[in-house]
Amino acid sequence: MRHLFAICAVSALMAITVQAGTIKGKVSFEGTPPPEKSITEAMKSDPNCAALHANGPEVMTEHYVVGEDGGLKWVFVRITEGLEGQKFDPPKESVLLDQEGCLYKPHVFGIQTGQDLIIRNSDATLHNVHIIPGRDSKNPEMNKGMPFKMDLPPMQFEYPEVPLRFKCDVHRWMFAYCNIVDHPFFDTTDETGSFEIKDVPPGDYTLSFWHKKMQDHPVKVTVPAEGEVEVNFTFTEDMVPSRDR
Ligand SMILES: [Cu+2]
Repeated sequence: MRHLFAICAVSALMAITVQAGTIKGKVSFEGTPPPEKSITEAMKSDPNCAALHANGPEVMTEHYVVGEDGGLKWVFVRITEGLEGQKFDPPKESVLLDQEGCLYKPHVFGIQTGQDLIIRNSDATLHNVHIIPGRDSKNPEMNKGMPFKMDLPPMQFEYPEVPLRFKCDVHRWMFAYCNIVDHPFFDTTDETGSFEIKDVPPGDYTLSFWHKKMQDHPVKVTVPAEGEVEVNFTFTEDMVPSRDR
């Protein structure tokens, strides 16, 4: 009889399965992207920067980086609707923004509210990080000189903002776009235009595609309880602002 009770107790323990799906896809650019501009000439204003590229290829802007198969790099993809009322702890890993060769690396990135951002200067020259919040932003402005190779103490952002702009007050070609969201479901496209957002709770969402030059585009998506859903998006030539054509 005691044995029978034991069997019943074991079978009553239901396996708890955490259900989550993956959103993945590719962002493409259709048409002819505007040509990039050279930064090499501007870099001559600081001989320290010019010297860091003396033997390298010409330094170009990276506005419309389209790969051989049409993939568009530097698109920030994140969920914009469907997570209302949910709270997510920030990841323990920090995000690193480096200033290397007088360029921000990476110059487009995502971060969660409350997550640590470490701003590094890998150059032996002065950079001045200037954070410029948008007009309605609650994130504070920041302006800090980094005169030599160093890290700033980890900083966090309290409010979502896409994008929060960073610029260097010393080098007019240096811009970065810090994209702050209050959940962990985001990614930035790589050189093939690919992105992947894992561990998304099943449900209906809006996914938005942000590019620094073109308008943000929302797309509806349903995430299954398990497995993947593919979402592809194409920016076209007519979405390029007239000033860039
Ligand atoms: Cu700089």
